Amino acid sequence: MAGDDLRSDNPPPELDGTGMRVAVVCGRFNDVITLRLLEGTRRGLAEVGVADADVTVEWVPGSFEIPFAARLLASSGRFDAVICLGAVIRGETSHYDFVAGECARGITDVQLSTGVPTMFGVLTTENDDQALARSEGPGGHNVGEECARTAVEMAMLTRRYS
Ligand code: INI
Repeated sequence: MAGDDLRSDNPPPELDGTGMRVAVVCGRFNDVITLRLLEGTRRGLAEVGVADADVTVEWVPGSFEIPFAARLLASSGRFDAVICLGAVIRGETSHYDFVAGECARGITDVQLSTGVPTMFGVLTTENDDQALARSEGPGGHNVGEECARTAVEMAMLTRRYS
């Protein structure tokens, strides 16, 4: 993957998601892709000890609606982290930049205003092939799986200072 050669040996901490409650907000738009991201997320969470019963999934129409739902979930006080999954693919809309940009801005706003780690698992790609390549099955590249690990790492950090 691009950038790998710029990474030093600085491994993440041992991740332990035991007892953590995680909310996932998933966009239905381009759901062939977002379902793959959701599978990756579930797989990643299970790998670091988050129980399936502690994972809540809420669907929204598209990526533009993700920040609104993420804010509801994050401010409920019921979750240690929120993972946002969407797929914005250029070429299918002239408002790609608005949907992608506002989604990213909104998610940042959610995590900073609520103090609940909120992951940006929204693919912003030029085409379908790039989106498929970032939402692969076990052993492949899947941004949802990466978000699962990052969510638990950030929730552990949050716990240390709460
Ligand atoms: N939503 C997406 O998640 N991905 C897209 O690629 C997309 N395109 O192409 O338009 C998209 N649009 C819908 C948008 O998220 C809202 O649901 C809609 O604008 C209503 O607010």
